[in-house]
Amino acid sequence: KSHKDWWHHSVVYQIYPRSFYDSNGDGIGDIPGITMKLDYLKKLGADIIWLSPIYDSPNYDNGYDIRDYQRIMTEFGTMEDFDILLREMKKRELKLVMDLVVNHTSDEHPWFIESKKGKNNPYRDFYHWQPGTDGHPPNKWRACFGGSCWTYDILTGEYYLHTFTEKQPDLNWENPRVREEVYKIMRWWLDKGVDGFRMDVINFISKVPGYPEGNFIGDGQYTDGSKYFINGPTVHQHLQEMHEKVLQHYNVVTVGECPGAHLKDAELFSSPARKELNMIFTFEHMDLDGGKWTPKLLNLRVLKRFFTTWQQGLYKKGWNSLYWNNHDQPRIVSRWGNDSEPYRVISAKMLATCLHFLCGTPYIYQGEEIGMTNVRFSSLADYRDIETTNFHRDAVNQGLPLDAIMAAVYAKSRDNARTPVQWSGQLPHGGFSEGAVDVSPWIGVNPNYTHINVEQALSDPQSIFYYYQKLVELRRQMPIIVHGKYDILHEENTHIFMYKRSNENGQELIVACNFSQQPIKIDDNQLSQRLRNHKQVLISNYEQEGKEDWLDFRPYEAWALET
Ligand code: TEU
Ligand code: CA
Repeated sequence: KSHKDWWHHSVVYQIYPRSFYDSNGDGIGDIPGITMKLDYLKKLGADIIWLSPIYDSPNYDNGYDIRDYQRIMTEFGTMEDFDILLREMKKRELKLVMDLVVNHTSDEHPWFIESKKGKNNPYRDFYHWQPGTDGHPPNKWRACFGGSCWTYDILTGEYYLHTFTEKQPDLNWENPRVREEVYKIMRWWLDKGVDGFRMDVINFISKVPGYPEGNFIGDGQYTDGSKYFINGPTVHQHLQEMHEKVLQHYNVVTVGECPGAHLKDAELFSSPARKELNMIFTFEHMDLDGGKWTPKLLNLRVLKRFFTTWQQGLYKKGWNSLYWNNHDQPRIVSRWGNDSEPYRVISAKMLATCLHFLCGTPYIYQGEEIGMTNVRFSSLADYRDIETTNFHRDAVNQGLPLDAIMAAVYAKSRDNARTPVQWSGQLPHGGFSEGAVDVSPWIGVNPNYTHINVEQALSDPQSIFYYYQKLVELRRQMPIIVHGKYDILHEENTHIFMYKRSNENGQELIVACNFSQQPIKIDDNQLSQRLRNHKQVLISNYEQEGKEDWLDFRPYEAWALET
């Protein structure tokens, strides 16, 4: 598959290495551990593996704070381990996408260490340094994980900008030397043979000059500066330059992680004619069930509207990425499905059906394929994520009651996605740590590993795993799933998400998903008649023998028919 747009018909599997598989029993997932599981991923049908950061890092934000872009994190292994992984992947025709985190570096990166040394240091302008006014930071922007976006440095008496934690200073992309250094790093990995990049918060790289003050939020201590650092004035120019100087010379795939990017931005980023990126991750659908720490119920009609807007809006103009999960989001079966028995398996399959028949490149996040759920640690001390622990600190200071804090953490903490992959029902760590008995994993295993685990899934022909495998296989076999036109059906229905895919040859698929626990019946005689005469059931999460009326839905029922 050397075709230029090979990523159109590929399925991506995301690995968060720290939690994937620990090969040497130190409680931390590692690169040899990934190599050992490649056959498992191949069996699932993945074409591409996206690896969350594996570079040298002090791990303030689990590798999203990079100290050296050309070294492997010691805990994960060596460069030799990486080369073996890449070689073993190529043998299996698996592509590798690396995480490129270049909106910011670690404050322990040599560039920042130099930059701190003095106002005239040659690296000073690699970052955003500002004098501040009357002993205050240049503005009151709130950082993404709480606190101010500015940290004071005593040596030169100036502040540096960080849109995330103070351990993650933002690079100054207006400095051409910064851009050249980034391109060098990219070429170095591409020349090694990697197949592309997932670019961390890449739409944050351009800041509005002068760092204008935002509107006050919350208790008035901070402002929202996002409109001055998200989708900023030079972001497209920089990406076009990156394409020209680096990307166009390789046959690779790129996906930009873009919080706060909407349809129009997505078109700009992913339109092939503009030569920027292949696709982006939007956050629009992830933001539909409340604020980060103020969860509320999902309104299905709003989710349907989101997908319809993006499916139609990017059709033949750009390209969609399709995802329910990643290392920053709670587990989808707990979030918009139902993780209590008897509905966990059926609702996980329903969600998979809904996503995998859409137009775009689907992403599967580790553990999703076996229906891993959110975790509820009893103590905050068991949580590791910096966003979660910062939230806790701020919420306690604001006097929020502990049970409200824990409820928010249970619903939304990023650690929900970061508990170790449950490989087996084996004590004590669900098969995550090879040989470790007395060493605890860096974060606790979800206690439900005793019944939710890979070993169980592989031994059960009805498992979520084999359902995903079938979805991936269908996509491989049916170009209409990759390229067909999308239309919504029964748009107003509040429980059923139903859509059609069609192509110029008159081929047509209908996909329907009941997002609720209730049985639902749709009144539509004409459609019901047509469905009765369907050509083929492609997949369903229920036994469909002798089905009378396709529009009579059981709890969380999902099916896809060729009509
Ligand atoms: O995430 C970007 C981002 O916007 C996150 O703040 C996200 O909204 C949040 O985690 C949801 O809880 C990327 C990475 O995926 C994340 O892991 C990093 O912490 C962050 O950038 C900084 O590099
Ligand atoms: Ca290890």
